[in-house]
Amino acid sequence: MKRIAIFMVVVIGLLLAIPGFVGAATQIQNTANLGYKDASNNDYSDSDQATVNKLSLANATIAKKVRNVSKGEQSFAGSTDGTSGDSIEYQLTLSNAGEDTATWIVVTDSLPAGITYRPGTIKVDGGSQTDDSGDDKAKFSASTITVGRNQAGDNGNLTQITIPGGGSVTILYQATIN
Ligand SMILES: [Ca+2]
Repeated sequence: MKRIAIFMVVVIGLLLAIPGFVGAATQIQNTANLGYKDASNNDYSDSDQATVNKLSLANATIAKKVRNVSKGEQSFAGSTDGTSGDSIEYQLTLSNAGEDTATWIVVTDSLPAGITYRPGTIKVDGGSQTDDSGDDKAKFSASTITVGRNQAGDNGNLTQITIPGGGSVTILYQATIN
């Protein structure tokens, strides 16, 4: 039986309306100094520092998993096995661990050679999306799934999606192993 390992080497972009990269943190360090003498009047010192990683106020991440629908897999994992003709489903989970709402989110996911998109299978938080642009939150064109739009609106006028602080958005779509 030919086994095909499915790797998650897919270009994924998750853009936020804030400067910097997704999940960016600024490292802030400060140092406390100690000075003292011993009984012979020798000088000594020591110091130590602590670090605060200040996260962006919107701090979003993306996690991608897959399951083999044809094999009846119920849960998603980082990889699965399958053979030609099997239906698989990808799951993209966007999470915002920050305080602010993450806005103008754009997710792109280009299918690699060996995997063919199953038309009409994109769902965003359980809501079915069409493959066309300009009618809802997602589209499929040029082997790429796109969800959301940026501030310039140059993604085929898709509907803007946001993630509130502490919230998440789940995207699903299905494909076939060639
Ligand atoms: Ca659509």
